[in-house]
Amino acid sequence: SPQTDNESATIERTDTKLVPPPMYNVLLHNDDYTPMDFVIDVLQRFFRLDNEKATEVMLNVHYKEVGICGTFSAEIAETKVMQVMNYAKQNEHPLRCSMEKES
Ligand code: TYC
Repeated sequence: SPQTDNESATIERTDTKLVPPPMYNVLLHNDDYTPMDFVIDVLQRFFRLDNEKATEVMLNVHYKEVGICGTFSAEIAETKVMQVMNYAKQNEHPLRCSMEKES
């Protein structure tokens, strides 16, 4: 027999589109004492940049005082900041790392 009601004719589905999480830039700050090679090591070790890109980001921070290492979810960004600050402290460099909400 023909379909009489909309319920049997149509499979209704809940909207499953995901809301994107807030994203955070992880920032590196310039100082007068941390060796350039150490900053390049940090960028390769924790942000997986190749030597060329790590050098570019380091020089950008050196000349402009602050620069973006990468953009991550809150939990990942917090972990990166902690890893960089711990590594700098272990090596007795005053390098600073922070995070800011994107756009
Ligand atoms: N300014 C430092 C120097 O001349 C290098 C440096 C670059 C330090 C980036 C920190 O985030 C930094 N040795």
